[in-house]
Amino acid sequence: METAALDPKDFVGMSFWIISAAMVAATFFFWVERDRAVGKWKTSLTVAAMVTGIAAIHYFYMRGVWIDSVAASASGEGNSPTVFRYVDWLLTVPLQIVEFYLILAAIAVVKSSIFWRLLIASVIMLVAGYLGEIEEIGTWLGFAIGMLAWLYIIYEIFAGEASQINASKGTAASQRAFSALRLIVTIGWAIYPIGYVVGYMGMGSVDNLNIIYNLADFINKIAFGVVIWVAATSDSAKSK
Ligand SMILES: *C/C=C(C)/C=C/C=C(C)/C=C/C1=C(C)CCCC1(C)C
Repeated sequence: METAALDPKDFVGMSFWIISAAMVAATFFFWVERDRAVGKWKTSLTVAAMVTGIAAIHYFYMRGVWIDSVAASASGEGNSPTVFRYVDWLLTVPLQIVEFYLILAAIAVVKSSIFWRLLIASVIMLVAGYLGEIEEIGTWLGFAIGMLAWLYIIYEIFAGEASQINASKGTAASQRAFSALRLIVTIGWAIYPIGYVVGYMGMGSVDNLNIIYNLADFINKIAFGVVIWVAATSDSAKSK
Protein backbone atom coordinates (compact mmCIF):
# COMPACT_ATOMS: atom_id res chain seq x y z
CA MET A 1 0.00 0.00 0.00
CA GLU A 2 1.17 3.46 -0.81
CA THR A 3 1.87 5.70 2.17
CA ALA A 4 -0.84 8.28 2.63
CA ALA A 5 -0.05 11.98 2.36
CA LEU A 6 0.30 14.11 5.45
CA ASP A 7 -2.93 15.96 6.21
CA PRO A 8 -2.11 19.67 6.75
CA LYS A 9 -4.31 19.69 9.88
CA ASP A 10 -2.75 16.57 11.36
CA PHE A 11 -0.50 18.18 13.98
CA VAL A 12 0.44 14.88 15.59
CA GLY A 13 1.48 13.61 12.16
CA MET A 14 3.54 16.76 11.65
CA SER A 15 5.29 16.18 14.97
CA PHE A 16 6.20 12.65 13.79
CA TRP A 17 7.75 14.14 10.64
CA ILE A 18 9.63 16.91 12.46
CA ILE A 19 11.11 14.53 14.99
CA SER A 20 12.09 11.97 12.34
CA ALA A 21 14.15 14.65 10.61
CA ALA A 22 15.57 16.00 13.87
CA MET A 23 16.70 12.51 14.95
CA VAL A 24 18.57 11.99 11.67
CA ALA A 25 20.23 15.41 11.89
CA ALA A 26 21.19 14.87 15.55
CA THR A 27 22.71 11.47 14.75
CA PHE A 28 24.86 12.97 12.03
CA PHE A 29 25.88 15.87 14.28
CA PHE A 30 26.95 13.73 17.26
CA TRP A 31 28.79 11.37 14.94
CA VAL A 32 30.82 14.12 13.27
CA GLU A 33 31.42 16.06 16.50
CA ARG A 34 32.91 12.93 18.06
CA ASP A 35 36.19 13.97 16.37
CA ARG A 36 36.39 17.04 18.60
CA ALA A 37 36.20 15.04 21.84
CA VAL A 38 39.10 13.28 23.52
CA GLY A 39 39.43 9.95 25.28
CA LYS A 40 36.41 8.55 27.09
CA TRP A 41 34.12 11.29 25.85
CA LYS A 42 34.31 9.84 22.33
CA THR A 43 32.39 6.77 23.48
CA SER A 44 29.75 8.98 25.13
CA LEU A 45 29.13 10.79 21.84
CA THR A 46 28.99 7.47 19.97
CA VAL A 47 26.27 6.29 22.36
CA ALA A 48 24.37 9.58 21.97
CA ALA A 49 24.44 9.06 18.18
CA MET A 50 23.25 5.44 18.59
CA VAL A 51 20.27 6.62 20.66
CA THR A 52 19.10 9.18 18.09
CA GLY A 53 19.91 6.82 15.19
CA ILE A 54 17.80 4.00 16.63
CA ALA A 55 15.02 6.49 17.33
CA ALA A 56 15.17 7.85 13.75
CA ILE A 57 14.51 4.38 12.32
CA HIS A 58 11.55 3.83 14.63
CA TYR A 59 10.17 7.29 13.95
CA PHE A 60 9.99 6.51 10.23
CA TYR A 61 7.82 3.50 11.00
CA MET A 62 5.73 5.24 13.69
CA ARG A 63 5.08 8.11 11.31
CA GLY A 64 3.84 5.61 8.72
CA VAL A 65 1.50 3.85 11.17
CA TRP A 66 0.07 7.17 12.30
CA ILE A 67 -0.41 8.77 8.89
CA ASP A 68 -1.89 5.65 7.28
CA SER A 69 -4.34 5.16 10.14
CA VAL A 70 -5.46 8.80 10.00
CA ALA A 71 -6.04 8.45 6.25
CA ALA A 72 -7.96 5.17 6.71
CA SER A 73 -10.19 6.45 9.50
CA ALA A 74 -13.45 8.17 8.64
CA SER A 75 -13.12 10.51 11.62
CA GLY A 76 -9.43 11.24 10.98
CA GLU A 77 -8.33 9.56 14.18
CA GLY A 78 -4.88 7.99 14.34
CA ASN A 79 -3.63 4.75 15.92
CA SER A 80 -0.83 4.77 18.49
CA PRO A 81 2.26 3.00 17.14
CA THR A 82 2.73 1.35 20.55
CA VAL A 83 4.87 -1.61 19.47
CA PHE A 84 7.43 0.47 17.57
CA ARG A 85 7.50 3.00 20.39
CA TYR A 86 8.37 0.40 23.03
CA VAL A 87 10.83 -1.50 20.81
CA ASP A 88 12.63 1.83 20.40
CA TRP A 89 12.54 2.55 24.15
CA LEU A 90 13.73 -0.95 25.01
CA LEU A 91 16.89 -0.22 23.04
CA THR A 92 17.42 3.47 23.74
CA VAL A 93 16.64 3.61 27.48
CA PRO A 94 19.25 0.94 28.37
CA LEU A 95 21.71 2.83 26.14
CA GLN A 96 21.04 5.95 28.19
CA ILE A 97 21.78 3.96 31.32
CA VAL A 98 25.07 2.94 29.68
CA GLU A 99 25.69 6.64 29.08
CA PHE A 100 25.10 7.36 32.75
CA TYR A 101 27.55 4.70 33.70
CA LEU A 102 30.15 6.03 31.25
CA ILE A 103 29.89 9.48 32.84
CA LEU A 104 30.29 7.98 36.31
CA ALA A 105 33.19 5.86 35.13
CA ALA A 106 34.89 8.96 33.69
CA ILE A 107 34.78 10.38 37.23
CA ALA A 108 35.72 7.44 39.41
CA VAL A 109 36.06 3.68 39.66
CA VAL A 110 32.46 2.46 39.90
CA LYS A 111 31.09 -0.94 40.69
CA SER A 112 29.31 -2.62 37.81
CA SER A 113 26.47 -3.59 40.17
CA ILE A 114 25.21 0.03 39.97
CA PHE A 115 24.95 -0.33 36.24
CA TRP A 116 23.02 -3.61 36.46
CA ARG A 117 20.60 -2.27 39.07
CA LEU A 118 19.77 0.78 36.95
CA LEU A 119 19.49 -1.35 33.82
CA ILE A 120 17.13 -3.88 35.37
CA ALA A 121 14.96 -1.15 36.90
CA SER A 122 14.67 0.59 33.50
CA VAL A 123 13.63 -2.65 31.76
CA ILE A 124 11.00 -3.35 34.45
CA MET A 125 9.68 0.20 34.00
CA LEU A 126 9.26 -0.28 30.24
CA VAL A 127 7.88 -3.82 30.26
CA ALA A 128 5.27 -2.81 32.86
CA GLY A 129 4.27 0.27 30.83
CA TYR A 130 4.03 -1.79 27.64
CA LEU A 131 1.88 -4.52 29.19
CA GLY A 132 -0.36 -1.80 30.62
CA GLU A 133 -0.71 0.01 27.28
CA ILE A 134 -1.57 -3.11 25.29
CA GLU A 135 -3.94 -4.16 28.12
CA GLU A 136 -2.17 -7.43 28.76
CA ILE A 137 -2.29 -6.39 32.43
CA GLY A 138 -4.41 -3.64 33.99
CA THR A 139 -3.63 -0.17 32.62
CA TRP A 140 -3.06 1.19 36.13
CA LEU A 141 -1.25 -1.88 37.45
CA GLY A 142 1.30 -1.49 34.62
CA PHE A 143 1.53 2.19 35.41
CA ALA A 144 2.08 1.61 39.14
CA ILE A 145 4.86 -0.96 38.58
CA GLY A 146 6.49 1.36 36.04
CA MET A 147 6.35 4.28 38.48
CA LEU A 148 7.97 2.24 41.26
CA ALA A 149 10.84 1.24 38.98
CA TRP A 150 11.35 4.83 37.87
CA LEU A 151 11.28 6.12 41.47
CA TYR A 152 13.90 3.53 42.33
CA ILE A 153 16.17 4.89 39.57
CA ILE A 154 15.69 8.42 40.91
CA TYR A 155 16.53 7.24 44.42
CA GLU A 156 19.68 5.54 43.15
CA ILE A 157 21.04 8.61 41.36
CA PHE A 158 20.09 11.14 44.05
CA ALA A 159 20.68 9.26 47.29
CA GLY A 160 22.23 5.92 46.41
CA GLU A 161 25.76 4.81 45.63
CA ALA A 162 25.82 6.52 42.23
CA SER A 163 25.22 9.96 43.73
CA GLN A 164 27.97 9.64 46.36
CA ILE A 165 30.60 8.89 43.78
CA ASN A 166 29.87 12.05 41.89
CA ALA A 167 29.75 14.45 44.81
CA SER A 168 33.39 14.00 45.72
CA LYS A 169 35.27 13.46 42.47
CA GLY A 170 35.52 14.36 38.83
CA THR A 171 36.20 17.36 36.63
CA ALA A 172 33.84 20.34 36.55
CA ALA A 173 32.57 19.26 33.12
CA SER A 174 31.85 15.69 34.17
CA GLN A 175 30.07 16.89 37.32
CA ARG A 176 27.98 19.25 35.23
CA ALA A 177 27.17 16.41 32.84
CA PHE A 178 26.11 14.24 35.77
CA SER A 179 23.78 16.84 37.26
CA ALA A 180 22.25 17.58 33.87
CA LEU A 181 21.65 13.87 33.32
CA ARG A 182 19.96 13.69 36.69
CA LEU A 183 17.60 16.46 35.61
CA ILE A 184 16.85 14.55 32.43
CA VAL A 185 15.95 11.37 34.31
CA THR A 186 13.71 13.21 36.79
CA ILE A 187 12.17 16.10 34.85
CA GLY A 188 12.64 14.93 31.26
CA TRP A 189 11.52 11.37 31.93
CA ALA A 190 8.52 12.61 33.97
CA ILE A 191 6.91 13.71 30.69
CA TYR A 192 6.31 10.03 29.78
CA PRO A 193 4.14 9.05 32.77
CA ILE A 194 2.31 12.39 32.34
CA GLY A 195 1.56 11.37 28.75
CA TYR A 196 0.36 7.98 29.97
CA VAL A 197 -2.00 9.53 32.51
CA VAL A 198 -3.33 12.07 30.01
CA GLY A 199 -3.76 9.35 27.38
CA TYR A 200 -5.54 6.81 29.55
CA MET A 201 -7.43 8.83 32.15
CA GLY A 202 -9.94 9.86 29.55
CA MET A 203 -8.64 13.42 29.88
CA GLY A 204 -7.24 13.33 26.43
CA SER A 205 -7.10 11.23 23.38
CA VAL A 206 -4.72 9.20 21.28
CA ASP A 207 -3.59 12.55 19.87
CA ASN A 208 -2.48 13.89 23.24
CA LEU A 209 -0.73 10.66 24.19
CA ASN A 210 1.32 10.70 21.00
CA ILE A 211 2.15 14.37 20.95
CA ILE A 212 3.38 14.20 24.56
CA TYR A 213 5.48 11.09 23.91
CA ASN A 214 6.93 12.74 20.79
CA LEU A 215 7.86 15.88 22.69
CA ALA A 216 9.39 13.76 25.45
CA ASP A 217 11.52 11.84 22.94
CA PHE A 218 12.73 15.07 21.38
CA ILE A 219 13.87 16.39 24.76
CA ASN A 220 15.23 13.17 26.19
CA LYS A 221 17.13 11.96 23.17
CA ILE A 222 18.31 15.13 21.44
CA ALA A 223 18.69 17.49 24.43
CA PHE A 224 20.26 14.62 26.33
CA GLY A 225 22.85 14.19 23.55
CA VAL A 226 23.52 17.92 23.49
CA VAL A 227 24.28 17.89 27.24
CA ILE A 228 26.88 15.18 26.64
CA TRP A 229 28.24 17.07 23.66
CA VAL A 230 28.69 20.26 25.74
CA ALA A 231 30.55 18.37 28.46
CA ALA A 232 32.62 16.41 25.95
CA THR A 233 33.73 19.40 23.91
CA SER A 234 34.40 21.67 26.91
CA ASP A 235 36.50 19.05 28.70
CA SER A 236 38.35 18.22 25.51
CA ALA A 237 39.13 21.86 24.66
CA LYS A 238 40.86 22.20 28.04
CA SER A 239 42.97 19.11 27.73
CA LYS A 240 44.31 19.96 24.25
C1 LIG B 1 14.19 7.67 24.49
C2 LIG B 1 13.15 7.19 25.29
C3 LIG B 1 13.04 7.36 26.63
C4 LIG B 1 14.06 8.12 27.42
C5 LIG B 1 11.89 6.78 27.26
C6 LIG B 1 11.61 6.85 28.55
C7 LIG B 1 10.41 6.29 29.05
C8 LIG B 1 9.95 6.40 30.33
C9 LIG B 1 10.73 7.12 31.39
C10 LIG B 1 8.68 5.80 30.65
C11 LIG B 1 8.11 5.82 31.86
C12 LIG B 1 6.83 5.22 32.29
C13 LIG B 1 6.57 5.24 33.66
C14 LIG B 1 7.47 5.92 34.63
C15 LIG B 1 5.35 4.59 34.25
C16 LIG B 1 4.72 3.59 33.33
C17 LIG B 1 4.55 4.13 31.98
C18 LIG B 1 5.86 4.54 31.32
C19 LIG B 1 6.50 3.29 30.71
C20 LIG B 1 5.44 5.49 30.20
